[in-house]
Amino acid sequence: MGRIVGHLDMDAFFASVEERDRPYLKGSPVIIGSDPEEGKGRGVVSTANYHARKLGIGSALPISKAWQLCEDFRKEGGARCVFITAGIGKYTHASQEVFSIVSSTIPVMSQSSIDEASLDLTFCETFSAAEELVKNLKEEIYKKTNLTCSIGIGPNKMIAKIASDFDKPDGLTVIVPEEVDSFLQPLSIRSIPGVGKVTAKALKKWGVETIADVQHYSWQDLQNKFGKHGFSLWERARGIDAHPVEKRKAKSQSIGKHHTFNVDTKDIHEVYAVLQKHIKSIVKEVQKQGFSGFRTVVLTVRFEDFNTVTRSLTLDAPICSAKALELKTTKLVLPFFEKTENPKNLAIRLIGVRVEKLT
Ligand code: TTP
Ligand code: MG
Repeated sequence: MGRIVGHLDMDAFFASVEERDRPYLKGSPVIIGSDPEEGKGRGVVSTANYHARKLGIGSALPISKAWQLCEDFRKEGGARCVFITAGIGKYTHASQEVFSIVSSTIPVMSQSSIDEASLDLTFCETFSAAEELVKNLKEEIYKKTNLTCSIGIGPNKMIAKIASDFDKPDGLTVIVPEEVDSFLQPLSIRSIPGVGKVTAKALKKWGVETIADVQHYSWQDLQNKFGKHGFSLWERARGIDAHPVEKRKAKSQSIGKHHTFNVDTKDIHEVYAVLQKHIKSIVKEVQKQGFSGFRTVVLTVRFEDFNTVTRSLTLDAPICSAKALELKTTKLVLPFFEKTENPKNLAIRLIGVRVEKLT
């Protein structure tokens, strides 16, 4: 039996997390990146939501250019853009939440960035069973995190990745083996992972723009032109990719746990009981992974309205005991039961603790 591989990629990830947590952003073009400094900023865009993408704004665009495009849009009567400085802690938490849901459904997955992962779905046995499984997975992710993702399914990692990008946002594209060729042929060669600007420019000189165009060349032609990448280009243009989905366990940058309450709560004792359980298992995991301590403690709170807040503290010297972590966590959580961090006295939907700067 052949393989069945999935690829999951969150939609406009950093921007979607911000939009979820700040409902007033709804409908506005949102740009996450460095400070635009009224057009003088020197950094780049991390990502943009789909409203902003319509204005030509996307990852890696200079932030000053994004500012200019927004100004032009506003002068034509369009909505004002919102620029937000990336808050990576928040996105790391969202990512951990998503992929812990994924890994509880799919035994073998390999996360390749903060917002994407390959999924080994061969155990589903048929493409239609795999489709049903990921449909439910998408729903579960949305229900628990209020975030959408796009998933592709195909006979290998490359096809799955290209398929995940095919119908964004909130897409699900299934390419069975018989459809691989007709799916690939009309696509731009830039859709092939690894074909960047340089290769695309060189191929354009031959009049090659689509995958169908590149299929006309023999592997010898491509190898003469591109060296050893030529052969892999020949293979990829035919949808051949033998890379397995490998369960990779990189050394952790952070260790954390979170919990969604069955019913939103304002009960400090209930929250505290969950935190104590988390603290114990985090300290155990820290030791199990061979670390001697950590210096940063991060607390995440999601309120009933889905607004999600993270608060952290970093110590000069590492700590390692459950008691010490409990003290620090208490310091972070108490303000959420007071006006300081919870002026509207909202109930809590989710609570999470994470430790970082592991030593
Ligand atoms: P992507 O998955 O490439 O983009 P995206 O999730 O924002 O949008 P899409 O719906 O097209 O998948 O990257 C994931 C996150 O990584 C993105 O939200 C921000 C961050 N990122 C950067 O900070 N800089 C970059 O150049 C890119 C490409 C991504
Ligand atoms: Mg993404």
